[in-house]
Amino acid sequence: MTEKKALITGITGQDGSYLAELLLGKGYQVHGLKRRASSFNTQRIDHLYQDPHTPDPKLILHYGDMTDSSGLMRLLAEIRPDEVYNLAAQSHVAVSFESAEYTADVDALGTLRLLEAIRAAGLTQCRFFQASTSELYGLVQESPQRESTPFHPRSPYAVAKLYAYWITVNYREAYGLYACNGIMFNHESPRRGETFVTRKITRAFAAMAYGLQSCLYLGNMDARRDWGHAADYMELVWRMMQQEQADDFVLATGQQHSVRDFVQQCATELGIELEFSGEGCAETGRVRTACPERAPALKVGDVLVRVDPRYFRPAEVDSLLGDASKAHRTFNWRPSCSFIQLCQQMMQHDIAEAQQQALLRQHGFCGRSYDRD
Ligand code: NDP
Ligand code: GDR
Repeated sequence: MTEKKALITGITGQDGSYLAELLLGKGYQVHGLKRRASSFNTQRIDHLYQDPHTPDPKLILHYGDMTDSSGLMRLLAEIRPDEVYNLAAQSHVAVSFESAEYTADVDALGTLRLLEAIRAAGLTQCRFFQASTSELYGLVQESPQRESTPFHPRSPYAVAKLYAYWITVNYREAYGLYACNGIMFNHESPRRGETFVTRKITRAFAAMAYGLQSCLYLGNMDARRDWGHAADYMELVWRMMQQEQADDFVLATGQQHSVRDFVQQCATELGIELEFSGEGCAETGRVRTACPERAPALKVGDVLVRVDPRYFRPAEVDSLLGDASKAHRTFNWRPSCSFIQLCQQMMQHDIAEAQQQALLRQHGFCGRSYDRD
């Protein structure tokens, strides 16, 4: 059998890196779209790098951007992939309120540009995956949310993704393209972007444990999410692309936790107990029991968590909980990583990083800056 070729947009992101690993492991030739930036942006896939001068490289990166249709047209015609995974997006919900037009350009029109590039290149057999999102449900009208639950997007990001969802369905219906949507609920990992809430929390708790950060400022701690592991979800994404007929699926764990629960679990990983008090913007999380062995810099009474209204969103999605029974029935798929395991894995990663930073500082080298949002 000839080797399959896949194109991944967003290969430098969290999901792109796991998917690239998975496809390389399956013997694919993987092409990735990366943006030109003034500094390196390939850290998540550096471990997969191959010398492009070797005779048959399996990972090939191309410069490109979802806002550049002529570039996408040329790339698709040149690569002629069997499978296209569209993971590229301005993926931050809060940022989408500030860069609404750009988000629409990349996330909505970018998807259309890619589909048109597939069509223009005459790739009638090419398969297409769209990274759709639980944010489509927004103001939820049914819980848990499944494939048939009505959408009510609550941010420029979610509205842009709604267009991308429907244009994917439309190209399937109009042109018979194998095009499918994965309606993915939040999924995290040690490679999660540092400004999403889970990673922001795990980095902050690891940093505070070693005296690198004084306090963590959060927005709405009552928000509830269905958090899974990115690697589990990419496995299912690939399986969705190997079916006889394209179809749309919810990817979720069926378990829901609040942002505050996530904070509590991270504290537990450090052996400390946190006590929350106060209401709304005055809420704080304070150390009730310390653990000098695992969190040497933290003492009883230290305030580790405060609320900063800057992180509140103009319209919030309060609660998401997915029902992935269709994926379970079709693929016998169940996520392998629990909420506690996810917190543990992310904390272990960020603790190792914080320990290294603390060592660098102790020896007079300036480490990386924490306290970022
Ligand atoms: P990330 O933010 O980690 O990665 C986004 C990727 O898109 C990066 O590679 C980024 O490049 C690239 N990108 C952004 N803008 C452009 C552009 N204009 N042109 C080309 N590439 C661009 O997101 P995730 O990996 O977490 O998510 C992957 C996809 O899945 C996204 O579409 C997201 O919206 C969607 N999704 C994610 C969920 C999650 O919980 N993670 C849940 C549901 C959907 P660079 O590295 O240069 O910034
Ligand atoms: P989300 O993820 O908006 O669900 O989008 P994020 O981690 O940003 O927020 C989750 C919830 O936590 C609340 N929150 C905070 N969020 C951030 N980022 N920073 C904070 O300080 C903070 N405090 C509280 C938020 O208000 C929200 O309710 C992610 C992205 O990966 C999308 O691309 C994807 O489509 C969805 O998940 C499913």
